Amino acid sequence: MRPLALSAALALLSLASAAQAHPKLVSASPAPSSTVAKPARVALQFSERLMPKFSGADLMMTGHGGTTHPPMKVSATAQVAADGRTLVIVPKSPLGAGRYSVAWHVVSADTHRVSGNFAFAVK
Ligand SMILES: [Cu+2]
Repeated sequence: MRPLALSAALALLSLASAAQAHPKLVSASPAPSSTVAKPARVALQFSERLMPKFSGADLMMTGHGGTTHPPMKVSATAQVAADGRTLVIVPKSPLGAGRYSVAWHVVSADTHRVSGNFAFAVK
């Protein structure tokens, strides 16, 4: 292999391993787009260990009674659980029937930052 081709191949390899290290949302409860009975908490499970200091989430109500409204922040705590990979959001008071969205941001132990959001409904 010529030196140039070799360095290109090495660059591709390091890109690929960097991409693999990004934390991915593996599963969430309530599941994205699901409708559930009043959940006591929202749990987001990631593929990597998270840095608690830089990981969090906002829970917003986006509609109720069959109407939508501008996102209203729900008072809640968001903490990384003891397993290091689960972000748990606990609302201060039970979630009423309505539509909700979760905007999360996490930093994995290797300092990669990823964010995303999903919605669910409470019946
Ligand atoms: Cu509402």
